[in-house]
Amino acid sequence: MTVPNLKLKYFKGGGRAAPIRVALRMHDIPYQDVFVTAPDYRQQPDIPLGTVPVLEISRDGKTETLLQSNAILCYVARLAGNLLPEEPLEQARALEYLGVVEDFYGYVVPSFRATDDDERKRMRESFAANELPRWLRFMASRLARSTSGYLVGDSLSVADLKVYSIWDWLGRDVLDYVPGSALLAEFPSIVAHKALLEQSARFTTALEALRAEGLA
Ligand SMILES: N[C@@H](CCC(=O)N[C@@H](CS)C(=O)NCC(=O)O)C(=O)O
Repeated sequence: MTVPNLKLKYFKGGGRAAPIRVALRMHDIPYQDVFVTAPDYRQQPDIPLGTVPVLEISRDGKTETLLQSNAILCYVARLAGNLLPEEPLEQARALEYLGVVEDFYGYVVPSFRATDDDERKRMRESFAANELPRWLRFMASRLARSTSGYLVGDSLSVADLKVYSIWDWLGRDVLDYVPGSALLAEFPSIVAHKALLEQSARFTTALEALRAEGLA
């Protein structure tokens, strides 16, 4: 397949764009990062729902936009060739994990909109005591069942990349009032999954380059 011209619109940060960028860079797929800033991007016609990431895809003289981080990740997975399983149930499992990460965002994102620090503290502490341990227990139990160490099948998939972005976030304790690294450390299967990905030179090279640019 000819790789189209790709522009990824997102903030100058990791978040939902990080696993997409890792997939692109691991597979040397050329693309351009286009940084948007709030609130400008909300007015842009090519960001029709007012949210990012948005992927602009140009080929054969035509340009289209693709919304939704998970759809973009699956598209990049296909360009990369081997990051989205073909087998129906494995493919559905990979999509299941992409959705499960979106559920994670659904729990925590409201705390970013808290009007003051007391409210943010209350929301984050509730998240850390309730939804987060439940979510981690679920992920840990799924990973404990894996014979390959990967979330789906025998090799790296978009599911691992998307979930890793959460391990990375929690592991670096970037969320105030959430003891992310301490919670992760309670789950050996999660620690092992994180380490498995980090053993891949291709993965860590891509991730470290993005980190150096402030993009993961
Ligand atoms: N379901 C969408 C959610 C996109 C989304 O909420 N993106 C955030 C950044 S990670 C955003 O644009 N927030 C700005 C806003 O909601 O105003 C996706 O997965 O792409």
